[in-house]
Amino acid sequence: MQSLELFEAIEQNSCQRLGPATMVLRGFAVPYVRELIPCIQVITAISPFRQMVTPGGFTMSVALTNCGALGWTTDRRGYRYTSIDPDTGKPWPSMPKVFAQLANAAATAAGFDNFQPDACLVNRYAPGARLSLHQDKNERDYDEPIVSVSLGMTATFMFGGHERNDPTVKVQLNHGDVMVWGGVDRLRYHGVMPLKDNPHSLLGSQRINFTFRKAG
Ligand code: MD6
Ligand code: FE
Repeated sequence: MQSLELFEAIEQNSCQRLGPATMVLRGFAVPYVRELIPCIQVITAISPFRQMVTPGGFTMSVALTNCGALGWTTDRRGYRYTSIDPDTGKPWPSMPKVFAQLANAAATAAGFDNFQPDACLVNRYAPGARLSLHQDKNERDYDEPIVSVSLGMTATFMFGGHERNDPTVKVQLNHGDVMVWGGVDRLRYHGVMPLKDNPHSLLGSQRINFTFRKAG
């Protein structure tokens, strides 16, 4: 192995602590990717990606859908979880077993046992799409962690503090990386910088993110 390859191989399986209860598990989802990608087609055939409107009246640049018993939505009336997709009038597609297995394994690796998500938000970023700083606070139980899986193009994630104006650290999230956070970090502000167009070999000019939660 060349030294650069060796470095990448180590990098694939490293983990990085971003906070007292926040870990980035580098490459943790790589062994699951072949099974995950076809699931995206299955989910979006039932509940297509759509650009939702925030309570403030802005159309999000990120396109969203969900799978699992509950799905996160936003419109002019606010943010909430629903069991029915408001666009189709039907339940969200069920969560593929491999999704729940990956989320549970990643949570365990990061020190959160018994994570059983009931919601998986699926985000699609085209070049230029971004997510402004926000807190995740529509879930019932803040003791449960969040597991976030990145696929496709690399994004720059911003990780802040408990106040909107706290300084942020930037971290690159690559194809296959899984971020797990919870505990004292659960309500920290975070966001995603505008996505740069460096096409990915499997997914092309997009980034897909799965965010697993126990919402209900
Ligand atoms: C994203 N993620 O990575 C957006 N929220 O595309 C999130 O907003 C997020 O990655 C809470 C926990 C982890 C996350
Ligand atoms: Fe978030």
